[in-house]
Amino acid sequence: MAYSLGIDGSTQSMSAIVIDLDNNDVVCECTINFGERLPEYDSPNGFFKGETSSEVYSNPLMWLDAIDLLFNELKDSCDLSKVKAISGAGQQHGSVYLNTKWLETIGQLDPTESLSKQIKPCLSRPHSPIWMDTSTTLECQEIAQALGGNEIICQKSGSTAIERFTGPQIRRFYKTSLDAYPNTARIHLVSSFICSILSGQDCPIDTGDGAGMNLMNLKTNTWDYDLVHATAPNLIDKLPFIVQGDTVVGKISEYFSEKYGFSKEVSIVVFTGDNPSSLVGTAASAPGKTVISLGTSDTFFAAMPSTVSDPNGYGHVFGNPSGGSMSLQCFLNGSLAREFVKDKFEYSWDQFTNALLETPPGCNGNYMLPFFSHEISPLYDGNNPVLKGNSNFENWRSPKLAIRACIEGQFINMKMHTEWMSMIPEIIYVTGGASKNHAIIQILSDIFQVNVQQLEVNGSVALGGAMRAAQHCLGYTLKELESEFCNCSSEMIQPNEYNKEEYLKIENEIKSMLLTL
Ligand code: XUL
Repeated sequence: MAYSLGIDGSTQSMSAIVIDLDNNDVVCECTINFGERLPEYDSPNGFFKGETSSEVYSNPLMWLDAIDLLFNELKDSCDLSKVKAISGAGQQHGSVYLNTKWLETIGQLDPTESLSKQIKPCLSRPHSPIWMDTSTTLECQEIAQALGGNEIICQKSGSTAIERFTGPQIRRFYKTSLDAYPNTARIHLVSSFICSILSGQDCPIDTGDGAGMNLMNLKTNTWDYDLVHATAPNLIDKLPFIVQGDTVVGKISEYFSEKYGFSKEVSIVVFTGDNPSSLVGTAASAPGKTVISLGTSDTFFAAMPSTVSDPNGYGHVFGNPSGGSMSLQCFLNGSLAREFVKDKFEYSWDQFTNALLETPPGCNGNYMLPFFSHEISPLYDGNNPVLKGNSNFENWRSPKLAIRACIEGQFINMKMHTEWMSMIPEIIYVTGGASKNHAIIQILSDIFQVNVQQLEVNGSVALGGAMRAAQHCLGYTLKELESEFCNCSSEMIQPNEYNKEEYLKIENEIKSMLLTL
């Protein structure tokens, strides 16, 4: 019997999935919600704000306590001695700062003590800035200036200097903590930190997560000398190695085999970022398949046929754990924008859906840039959606038109701002709350003129970890794993060709509205 285990260290919880590769079954899934299970860390949603509201941190000791709780639950739910391989992922961009004690301690963790107690003395910075932190605008500017402009950073690293990315975060730490920075021997990402804990050794970072740091050169897949130099002094000595996503880093540590009943022979595959792992867990590792997650923010990601970066600087390129690169584009005005329009007219979701069904594609010549709050694709620092059409529409007196114009505006903006990826999707997989709404998805399909299918995979990040572990340690092909574990709804939503011209016409309207921002 061979089980494979995948871990997801996300913002709000630490989760795991165990899959049985003989019976193609999910054996168990466990989640430790930080806020509920570890209230002593005062982080109801897994993070807390710093002195200014732009600083957002998590306590790495909370993650460690969650790992102990998680493995305790797993041990009670399934026979961990059958696990043969482990991999996983962490929320991207977050960083953990460790002193020289780390390098001694990590190899000799005592199973009779907790992880957090043993690792606490190894932290050179008590808290980890995470991806929600936007406090590094100045540092981004400084790095861009040192490199000769954001275009160069984007060409080298796949993204312009971005506040939440690890490089600018490290620079801010160096500037504000003159004692603690020199005392830092190692800076890990959340993914490489968890991987190190599991394998009892200081682990590398994979290209998938490494690309989210503004420090890795996408062409060489190694640290970029200029970027590292512009970020902080002596940084190169503090960074782990970078490896490809198929690297087996070693065996599970004694801490876990003794404490939780794993065999000593369990192999561990390098961890990656949550988005790259989700690419695997949604069966979208090969170019041609695109995933759109319609959640709080809408996210569009896909394996890239060739590595290019966004000339406008809004999108990101990360490593694809299966080789090559993946793109990721985030639209902040996702569900919140949809909800705003619904609530403005005190509509229910059923009325919202009916409004979409009762209005024609093209919305009778009424168009909206649905930016109700700060947007990053494209950059917009306001909270006023732009409306263009008849006076009833422009004055918010036409609920049905406003609802359709919002959805059409969201997806046309999404189409326009993902064209830089130069790929023609064969299929779009949708996931997230709004993906369940057929009327919304039909509009998506019509605008992109691509077949759309709903994903039925929950927890694609952890599943991606379990699949990568099975692929690289146990000889399964990704194709086999995808067909057994990544389920889609049987219904395929097909584009209506008659709407193609109408939507191309609106694209031009939206383009000219964007120029007025
Ligand atoms: C991606 C990003 C988030 C985090 C947390 O750039 O910031 O998706 O990975 O999930």
